[in-house]
Amino acid sequence: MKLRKNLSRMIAGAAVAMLAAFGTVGAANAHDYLTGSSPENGASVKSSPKDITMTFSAELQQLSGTDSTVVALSQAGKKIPTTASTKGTTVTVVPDAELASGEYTLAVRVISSDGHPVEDSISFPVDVPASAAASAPVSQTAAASPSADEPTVQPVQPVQDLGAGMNPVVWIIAGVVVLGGVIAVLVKFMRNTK
Ligand SMILES: [Cu+2]
Repeated sequence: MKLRKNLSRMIAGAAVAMLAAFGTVGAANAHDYLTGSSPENGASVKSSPKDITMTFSAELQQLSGTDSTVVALSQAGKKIPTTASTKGTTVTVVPDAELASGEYTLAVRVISSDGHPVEDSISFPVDVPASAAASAPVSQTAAASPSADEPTVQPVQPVQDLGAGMNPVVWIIAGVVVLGGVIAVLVKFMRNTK
């Protein structure tokens, strides 16, 4: 009886210690985060931007000479071809062709200065005035049939799923849940075998 009580106390103590360690590690190795972008997130632009930049809180890492940054520019679920480069704290994305009017989302996955992958995204509407759009019939087609493009939303999805999976908060919550489960099973086991 007394042994069981002491064991429970030890397990609870270990759980608290683990949680404390989790918190410390999280604070010491904070991932880089998005500090700004051009266009700004949510800001509408009146013409196709020559480039789109996303700036992070610390210098981004490049693995073995290759550009480790993964970029996905999309509009109404369609992936837009781009050329991307990473320098210092900034990812620069140049669309291969002019952007027509529409709501664009740029999702990037970068290697944080602490070596961990970090994902973020910005969205911005491109709102080219009608007179300018008249010379670009492609933009009118794209704007007129946004619903027709909906089934192609999927290709962009994996990048966003990765982002949700890597959120450190999710991992910490998962860790706490698993820990709680283990403790519950142990306590039950000890009760059954007393
Ligand atoms: Cu990290």
